[in-house]
Amino acid sequence: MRSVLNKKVADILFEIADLLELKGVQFKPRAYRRAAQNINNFSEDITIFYENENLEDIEGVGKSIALKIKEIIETGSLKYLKELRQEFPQGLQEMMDIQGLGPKSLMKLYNELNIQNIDELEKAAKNQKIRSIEGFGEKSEENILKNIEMYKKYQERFLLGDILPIAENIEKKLANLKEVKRIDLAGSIRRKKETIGDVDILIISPNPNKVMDFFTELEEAKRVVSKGHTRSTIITVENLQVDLRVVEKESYGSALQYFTGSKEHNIKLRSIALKKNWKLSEYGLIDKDLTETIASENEADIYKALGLDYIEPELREDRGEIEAAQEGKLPTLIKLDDIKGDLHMHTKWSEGSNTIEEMAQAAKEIGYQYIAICDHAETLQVASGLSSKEIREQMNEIDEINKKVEGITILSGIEANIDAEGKLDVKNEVLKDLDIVVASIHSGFKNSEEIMTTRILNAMHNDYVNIIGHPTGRLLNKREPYEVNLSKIFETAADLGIFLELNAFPDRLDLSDVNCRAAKDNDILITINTDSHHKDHLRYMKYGIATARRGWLEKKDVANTLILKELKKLL
Ligand code: DGT
Ligand code: CA
Ligand code: CA
Ligand code: ZN
Repeated sequence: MRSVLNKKVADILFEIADLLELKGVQFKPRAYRRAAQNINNFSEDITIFYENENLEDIEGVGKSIALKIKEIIETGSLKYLKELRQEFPQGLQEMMDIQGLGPKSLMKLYNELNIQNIDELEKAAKNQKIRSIEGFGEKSEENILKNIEMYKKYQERFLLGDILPIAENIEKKLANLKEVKRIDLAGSIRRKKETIGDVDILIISPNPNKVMDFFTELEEAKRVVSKGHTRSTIITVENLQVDLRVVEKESYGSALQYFTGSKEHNIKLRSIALKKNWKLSEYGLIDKDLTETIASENEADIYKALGLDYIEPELREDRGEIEAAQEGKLPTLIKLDDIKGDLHMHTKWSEGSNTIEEMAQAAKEIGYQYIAICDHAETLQVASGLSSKEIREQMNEIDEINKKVEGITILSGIEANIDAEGKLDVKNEVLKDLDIVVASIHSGFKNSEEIMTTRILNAMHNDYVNIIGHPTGRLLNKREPYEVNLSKIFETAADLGIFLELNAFPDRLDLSDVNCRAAKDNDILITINTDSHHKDHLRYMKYGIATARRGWLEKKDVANTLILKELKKLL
């Protein structure tokens, strides 16, 4: 099991990388980042590993980094980091998270205008002070302001993938108390929204005070905002707010309904109640004249009483789900165990952390029938992409492993890069021998909508392309999607029978829920793939499923719910 210390060690190494970059140090930042990444991906508790094994056995950890990890484990902090921090004002590091500002530009702004934090940067850009510096111009001021705005927006919400494990862990601890009779996550986290503002938890308890004591004393709690008999709020070490409410058994269903939201869904639901001369609140569905309770203990009863089929939490956004529930036309949403395989993952051949065989074993343990290995190809040098010769070698290795490993089939694939014109970085004579071809964009995100769309359409017209990977290129809380005409992409995908990916990696979830639904309406098949760079990432499938469900997808809308024989017919 991983521990909080794994994350702490990784965070410190990431920070060192940032600071060294600010200093203008070459190569070292990359080494620190690689080690940090591997520790983030490390599936064991680093403290226990340190006690029993050699830290240098962790990939990317050499002698000097091992010593630093040792110091963090033994003392809880690192002197080297403290010294590095003192070389720069604190705000400078924060500024590194603003898009488009590299360490060199930051140091220039610091040295020439003494800009030490985001506020000062914003002021300088507004007052047109930056354009006078060499290498900057009017356009840079505009971009800086735009990117500061984005940065502020990104600070407000957390990724579901970062928060769900934390919330579920707190939920589990509370559920173990004998004083807790029932517990549920509510709010956006129950709806599995891609980003989360705060976590809402509901419980039934005959002894709330005991529960509140336990909750506010959790090791996860950095700060207690409020503590009461029926409601308490803590802030976790990640700066995440968690609200805990105690609710009466008699009204638990209506409270769960109310606090699950969304607000828009609830408003529409209340208006339906009003038309029946009923009142819906967190305390129950009540007849206004008779003051008689119609439903309150069970959430499902509330929907039933209102004349609606039960609406899964992921659908509760007032995007037509209430009307569909009235007409008995809700989709039967896809489930995690409908998935038969994963069609996009990386291995040590390019930038992944595990071998093909390790990925296959891990996928087999999950219960998959097949996986596709889709490493990067030649032009992605940063990701150690494969040459044609290496692709052939990898195909041979996959043949060998398929003979050796039973119970799962490994498909040979590639994640080809789409270039500025829409050409791929793998020759057709190689593509034709692969089982599966994912094509995706990894650069040139700033092009116009027309160019981006043409690039993707051209790639789709390559006879060997099966899937367009992460079709909009967004990185949640980091990068907006590129401009692209999705209607045209959908049209062509439907024409040519090309699948669009729902990339399940927690900071992508690309296509988004709304776009998945639009794709479905255009009769396009989606493939939900993890894009794993480590065997543990295969578990990210659940975030893809969450987004798929929010996008109204059913089993039949997703290609990798098919058994291998059926899938191969489509490829
Ligand atoms: P978040 O936390 O921003 O990711 O989103 P939610 O949906 O979890 O929102 P939150 O935490 O403010 O409130 C939890 C639920 O409580 C929300 O989904 C619906 C309900 N709720 C909160 N405030 C209101 C309100 O003013 N009107 C109605 N109808 N419902 C509300
Ligand atoms: Ca919330
Ligand atoms: Ca809340
Ligand atoms: Zn990939």
